[in-house]
Amino acid sequence: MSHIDDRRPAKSPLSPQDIREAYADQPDEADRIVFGRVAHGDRRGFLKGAGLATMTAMLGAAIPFHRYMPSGLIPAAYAQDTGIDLMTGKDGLSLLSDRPLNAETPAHLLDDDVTPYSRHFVRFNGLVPQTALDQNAEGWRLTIDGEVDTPLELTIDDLKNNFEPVTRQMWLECGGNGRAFYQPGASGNQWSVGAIANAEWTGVRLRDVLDAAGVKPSAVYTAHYGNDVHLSGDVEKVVISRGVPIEKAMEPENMIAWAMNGEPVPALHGFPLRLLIGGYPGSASQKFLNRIWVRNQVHDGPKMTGYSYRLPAYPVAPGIEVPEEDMEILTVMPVKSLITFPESGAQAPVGQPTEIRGHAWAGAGDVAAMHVSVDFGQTWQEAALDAPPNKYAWQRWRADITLPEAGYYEVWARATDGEGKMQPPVVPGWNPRGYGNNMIHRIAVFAV
Ligand SMILES: Nc1nc2c(c(=O)[nH]1)N[C@H]1C(S)=C(S)[C@@H](COP(=O)(O)O)O[C@H]1N2
Ligand SMILES: [Mo]
Repeated sequence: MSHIDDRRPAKSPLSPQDIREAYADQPDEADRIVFGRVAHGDRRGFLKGAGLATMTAMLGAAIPFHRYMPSGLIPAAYAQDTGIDLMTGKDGLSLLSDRPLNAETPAHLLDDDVTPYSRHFVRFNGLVPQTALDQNAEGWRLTIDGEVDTPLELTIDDLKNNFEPVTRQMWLECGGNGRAFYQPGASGNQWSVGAIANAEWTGVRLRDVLDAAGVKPSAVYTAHYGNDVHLSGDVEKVVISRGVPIEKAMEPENMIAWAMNGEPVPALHGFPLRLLIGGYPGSASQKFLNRIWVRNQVHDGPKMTGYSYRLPAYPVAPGIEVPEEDMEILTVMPVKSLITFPESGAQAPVGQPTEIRGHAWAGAGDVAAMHVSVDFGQTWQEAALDAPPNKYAWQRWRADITLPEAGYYEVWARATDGEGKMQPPVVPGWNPRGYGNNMIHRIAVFAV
């Protein structure tokens, strides 16, 4: 028996070492190189030629059924092999990728005021650290250093005993939530609407800890670090390290948390310590937090620079190439809302009031009004909007709609912030990596 394809003198542009890193940094591009197709297109490719040579070298073995190996499939030998196990306890989430692990929640499963563990989206740039998988916090230290008077090395007990504990709800939204709707498409996880959650966190104020270290006047930015592992397996490599302006860091709402919904922070959400920065993209909220480096310049860690979590400084035409120096750091998230009840496709009785509800949030913490439309945006009806339980928690809204005759309707929901900015009815400002899509959410409702 001979494997004809295996004997082809194919040369892959990626070495086996490179390939895992390539998948980590630019999954679509890596997929194109290895499989000759994009991962999320409908014309999926299969392993052959140069890609096959690379994959074979990487695995150290021939792949007899390589003809059937579809694009986008990272060999299980290299997956953390926990993609399935790790999702134990998660309920109804859609898996976007298993290495790194990324999963979002359908809108109708986000109806709870406080999102339970089972429905909290999951976003990883690297691998879940072993300490988190083992729930082992022994010897864990949080270092505060850099532009501070007294660098600190804090144990979890130090945090618990020496600072005032606080419990707050905080929404967490991935900066790329809604990316799937951009045209032309942007590389990265194809989040639709469900990379958002609102859990209750217990810990201490970030500000109190920074005050204890004594922030110097020279402080400009924070830099956050965790102990998750780079997809390449290289322990020297930092997966992601982002930060926020020092003024933002000093806001009293930000937290260093050891508990989520009354339980130790779960492995997937940052055990044993997790930073929470209110109103900023989720990437600012470092999981597995073990160091905050106070810097005298804007932080330039992995995923802070280039096109990562950045938007063009000015509106650009879709698909255009934006010079790197014209990209600005994404900070305050735009106003947004979700319809969490009913589920899209539901039926409602003709001529009778039917409750529609959901949540609204804004990066500045100031949702001012909520409206719904059942006539494709011709007219809008104001919805009741609850005050948030605390700043940077999402807010419940409710409206009774009445559908005049039998047929197909869409319910559109639109939040307005304190500056009068509203969610747009179409995808807002295209940008190279597809961040900040706060387009209105809509669902289908059949009146019967
Ligand atoms: N250590 C670490 N922290 C991290 C990340 C990561 O990959 N590693 N991803 C960030 C991003 S991009 C988001 S959107 C949130 C997701 O948090 P969750 O997985 O708890 O929902 O975590 C942030 N903190
Ligand atoms: Mo994110």
